[in-house]
Amino acid sequence: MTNKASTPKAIDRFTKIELTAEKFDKNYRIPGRPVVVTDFLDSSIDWNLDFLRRHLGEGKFAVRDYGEGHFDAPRNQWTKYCDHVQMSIHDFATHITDGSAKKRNLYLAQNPIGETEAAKTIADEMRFLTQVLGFEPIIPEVSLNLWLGPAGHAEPLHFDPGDGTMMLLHGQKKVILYPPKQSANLYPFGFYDVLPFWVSQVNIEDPDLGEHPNFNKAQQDRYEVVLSPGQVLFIPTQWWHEVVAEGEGYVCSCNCFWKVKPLNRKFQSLRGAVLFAMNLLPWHWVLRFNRFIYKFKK
Ligand SMILES: O=C(O)CCC(=O)C(=O)O
Repeated sequence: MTNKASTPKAIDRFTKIELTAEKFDKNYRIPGRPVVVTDFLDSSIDWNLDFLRRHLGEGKFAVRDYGEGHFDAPRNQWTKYCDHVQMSIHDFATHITDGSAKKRNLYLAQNPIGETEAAKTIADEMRFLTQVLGFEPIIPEVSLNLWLGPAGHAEPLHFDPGDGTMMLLHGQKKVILYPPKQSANLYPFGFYDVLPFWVSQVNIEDPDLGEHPNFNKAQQDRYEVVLSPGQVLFIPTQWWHEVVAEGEGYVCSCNCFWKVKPLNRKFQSLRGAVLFAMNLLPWHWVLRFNRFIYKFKK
């Protein structure tokens, strides 16, 4: 069977002046549609390894350790999403420069950096998001997360419980998106499965159409955007997205997770509603319950 990818759809793009709060609310936030701001960053600081070493402090960061060859196996044969290791930015930078981050599939992912010197350099942009566009962080203490990894890394197709904004700071990222209405055609993992139900089983760049025949239907609704430094992408909750670090070297971005407004966008799918209910409970209860059901099913 062939992968009938049609030409991907484009995401709307505006400058900061063009995207007024009214336009953002009416056309993007309320209906839940992605949009790019092309001149989001005021400062021209390049978040390269030298800048990161000097402005992120001496603390440790959680690094996703997928392991060599992990992405070659079909997703439904994975036994876990990844392991985690803790390391300083200095050690992780060495893994990038000596090529071991790429070989071992290491990814410094979703680390809160709101209190660092690096974060201060984009305080104006954060104010634009909160004061002009009216975003409210889900958890104020972790409102800004750092993502840093080798070019070639692809963060698998998934969706998030909150609205998100992804801002590019070094290198380029290609983001492939599918709207929530395509969920069934993207074969999410089951509710009590080895991987969470907000992750897709499809390897979208090399799909197995024997296993996932309806993926061709989702391809008719595939959106793509390549983000360059200084740009920001709004990713509404439940929009599936895979993020590929492009080019040579390494790529750095920051994201924020925001409260979903209006709240009814959380209930576009059963998966969204279950995730909403789970987030109301203490997370350790949810994990324990999940482990229990998973063991019981086996
Ligand atoms: O940048 C990445 O690799 C993934 C980020 C992501 O999934 C997000 O911002 O929601």
